[in-house]
Amino acid sequence: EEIPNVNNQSTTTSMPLCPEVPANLTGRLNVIRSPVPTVLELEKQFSWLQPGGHWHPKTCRVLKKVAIIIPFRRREEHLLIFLQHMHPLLRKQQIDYTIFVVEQQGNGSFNRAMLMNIGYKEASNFNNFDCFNFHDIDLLPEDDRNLYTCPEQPRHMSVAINVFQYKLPYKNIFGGVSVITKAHFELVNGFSNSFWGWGGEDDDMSNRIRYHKLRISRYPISIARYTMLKHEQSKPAPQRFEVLRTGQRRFAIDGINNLKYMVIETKQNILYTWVLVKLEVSG
Ligand code: BGN
Repeated sequence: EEIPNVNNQSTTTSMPLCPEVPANLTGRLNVIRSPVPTVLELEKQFSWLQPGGHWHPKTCRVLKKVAIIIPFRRREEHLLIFLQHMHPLLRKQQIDYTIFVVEQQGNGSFNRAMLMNIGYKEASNFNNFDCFNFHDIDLLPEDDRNLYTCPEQPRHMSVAINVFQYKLPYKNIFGGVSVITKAHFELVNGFSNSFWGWGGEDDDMSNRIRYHKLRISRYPISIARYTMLKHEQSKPAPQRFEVLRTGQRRFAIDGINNLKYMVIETKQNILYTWVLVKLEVSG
């Protein structure tokens, strides 16, 4: 029997697919917390970046594009340390990625979940991303086998954090760092917009995931390791218990389908795409 010739395509499409797990991964990474680099140093160091904090493999094809979404306000030093750590790692993992920093304007109560929903919307306006990674700015992965791609089920990535003695705090936790496909994020209606101040929004997402018959996947504790950068602890919001308790009745009406915000400014920096937003209470 004759073997069909599958190599008769143009040079670009006949480029091989990138392996699902790149061959050059080595395990533990060196986590550099100081000195804090400057923007110029990083721009020089990462001259291979494309505008907006983007890179993709040039010698093999990747089928899925990943948006890295970082909720942000007044953590300039952490951002520089984070970028210094993440760009080389994502490149080593051969990921087609773009980093989005979504900054909340003003001194109002922080709404991490809303910033992540906005990151999802705005990133989707830029490009057709397949996979969304939501990343706290103060968490640095310690192992390069912790892949920043979307598995079939939503993945909680920051399983073992140094300040929690490298143990999972509780079974259903979904905070810190996570990845989810576009299809699943749409299915669960994104995050709730109702969690103003610290805490609970990730637990609500965890509930959404289970409610929609998905399950949280995790890498082993030996791989999903993170270092947390030091900062002042925010006071947990007292109303978070009640918002979380009543969450389920709002799953279908509180999320990416009732999101209200104003984009003040966007900029394609070399190191990341910056989106400055004003949040509005969703109705
Ligand atoms: C939990 C928070 C999470 C946070 C983790 C880890 C709440 C809701 C009331 C139980 N949940 O307690 O949001 O990610 O701690 O810090 O506060």
